[in-house]
Amino acid sequence: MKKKLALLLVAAMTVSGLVACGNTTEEAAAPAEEAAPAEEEAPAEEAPAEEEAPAEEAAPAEDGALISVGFAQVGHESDWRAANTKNYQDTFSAENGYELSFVDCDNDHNVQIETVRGFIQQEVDYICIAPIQSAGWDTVLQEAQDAGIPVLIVDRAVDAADTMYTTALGCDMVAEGEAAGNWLAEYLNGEAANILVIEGSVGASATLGRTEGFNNIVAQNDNWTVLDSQSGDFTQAGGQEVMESFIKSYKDFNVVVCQNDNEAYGAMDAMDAAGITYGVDGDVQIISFDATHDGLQYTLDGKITCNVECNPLQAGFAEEVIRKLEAGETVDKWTLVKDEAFVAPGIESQYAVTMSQEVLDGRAY
Ligand code: GYE
Repeated sequence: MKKKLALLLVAAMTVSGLVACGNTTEEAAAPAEEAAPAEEEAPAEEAPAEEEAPAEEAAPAEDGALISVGFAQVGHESDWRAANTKNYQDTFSAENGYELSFVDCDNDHNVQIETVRGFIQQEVDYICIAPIQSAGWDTVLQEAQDAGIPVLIVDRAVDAADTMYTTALGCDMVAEGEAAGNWLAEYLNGEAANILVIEGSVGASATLGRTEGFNNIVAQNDNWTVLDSQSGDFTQAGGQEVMESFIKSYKDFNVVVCQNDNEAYGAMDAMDAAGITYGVDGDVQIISFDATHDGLQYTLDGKITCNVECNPLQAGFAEEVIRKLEAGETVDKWTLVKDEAFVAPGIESQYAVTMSQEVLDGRAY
């Protein structure tokens, strides 16, 4: 029963996908402090999920069976990922009408591909993929399409054409990189920058986008030099290791860009050990991404000078898409999860919110 319904939905979706393609970017406002429970994550123009999704809509009506969702998650590399995983597990609960098959792919692309194949064999109703890397998806996405299973690409992006999946949602990583660069230009106000970059995992759209966006702003500033740019794999250990090797190779740097908070913690440990001062009162300014709770605590403490958010509470958007598909409605091809940037106390910026205890207390993750 569920299977037939899924096939019908895919037929409907394919039509809507073609119509939607290209011009249906939906801006879904999800300020962190509003985004905690899944019910509140729906884009503003939608009614809250609780009102919109009574039991007979959330679960298939006739047999009361749960909607099965396979989620091929990246791994457990960061605090951001932990918050994202918990958000999916809370949202796709039996109570809400779902049976979630959650797989932690441990940052291994091949494991992730095989996980998706397993979901296809299992004949789940929907597949969510947070792609470890953006390349290499065409074959398995075709297999899912052939099996008539709708695919949601979540958090990170894939290179595959958007006709290969049902919908995608996540933050704009290029915009995040540009926000970091624009803030730095404003902060330095013409002063030169010798920059070290600790990138995220190789081939991940979060890495590629943040790098591209930041480099767009580097290109506009003649007296900025990126001395080096190496992957710290989005982990604290990776951030520390890369920073230790940077410290051996470079003596004269005043900016360290860490592509997530965990890498920033590792970089701070390495600088502490080497006696290098950082933060608003130090020699080196740290820029980070994610703006998790601990990351923002460091920003409030003036250790991370600028922290660009990526909101991990995205499951509500995925659930809303599934609800619409279950109801036979069309869905947008792309949903933007909005984010903002934060700066240490004492800094005023047109690009970022100045941190305070109140801002931190108001955050949902
Ligand atoms: O920045 C990092 C995580 O894809 C946006 O992945 C996500 C990134 C996030 O491990 O902490």
